[in-house]
Amino acid sequence: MNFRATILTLFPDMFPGPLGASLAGRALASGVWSLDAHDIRAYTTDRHRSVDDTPFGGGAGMVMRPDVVAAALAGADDGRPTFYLTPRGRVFTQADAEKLAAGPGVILLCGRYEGIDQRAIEASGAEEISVGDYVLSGGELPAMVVLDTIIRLLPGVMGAADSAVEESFSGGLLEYPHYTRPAEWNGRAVPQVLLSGNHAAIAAWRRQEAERITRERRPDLWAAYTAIASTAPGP
Ligand code: 9WO
Repeated sequence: MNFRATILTLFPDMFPGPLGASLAGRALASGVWSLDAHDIRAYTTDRHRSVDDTPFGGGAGMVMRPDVVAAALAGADDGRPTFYLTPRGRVFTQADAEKLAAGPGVILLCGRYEGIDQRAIEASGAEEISVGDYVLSGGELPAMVVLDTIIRLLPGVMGAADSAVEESFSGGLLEYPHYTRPAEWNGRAVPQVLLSGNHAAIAAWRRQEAERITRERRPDLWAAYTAIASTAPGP
C-alpha cells in the first residue's frame, strides 16, 4: 500500500524537484510513494487553452477559471483528502502530517496568478491549507513542503527507525541542541553531560533544554505543551 501524491498544477515540470533528492527521492525511486503531477492546462477545452480570466469586480491580475480547475479535480478525485495551498488556509501542522502519512495519499491543488475562482474550491470540498504567513507566486513550493513532511514519516523512509519522532514538534517541544566532534571547537566546549556516558542524565538534560528553548522562543507551543502535559497520566 504505497502513498500516492497527485499534484494539480500549471507547472508539472517543477515536480519532483527537491523531492527527487535525498531521503524523499530514494523513497520515490523505491516505490514507498508515487507522484503524479497533472497539468491543469490539459483540462482546457477552448482553442487557446486558456486557464485564467479577468476578475469579476475588476482589479489587477487574473483568476483561474472554475470549469478548468473543476475538470482537473474531477480527473484526480478518488476519495483521497484534497487540499488547496493558499495563505488563507488553516496552518498545516505536524499533527496533519502524521494523520495523512497513515492514509492512502493526498491530492494537492496549486494555484497561480491571484488565485482560483472560489466556486471551484467550494464545490470540490478541498480544504484550504497554508504553510506560513507569506505570499509566494504559486502553491507548488508549499505542496512540496507538505509532501516532505509526510514522506519522511512513511514506514521505511527514515534511516534510524525512531529519529523522526524525536525531533522538533513531536511531543510538542522544539529540538534540543545537537553536538558532534570535536569536543572543543574554536574555544567552545560541548556540554559536559553529553560526554558523561550517563544516559539518564543526558535524557534529562535534553528534555530540560527542549523545554527551555520552547518556553523562550515559542510561548504559543509552550502553552499548548503545558496544557497537554498537565492532563497526561502521571508516571
Ligand atoms: C496575491 C495577492 C496580492 C495582493 C494581496 C494579497 C494577495 N494574495 C495573493 C495570493 O494569495 N496569491 C496566491 C499565489 C494565489 C494562490 C497561489 N499563490 C500562493 C500560494 N502564494 N502563496 C501561497 C501559499 C500557500 C500555502 N502556504 C503559504 C503560501
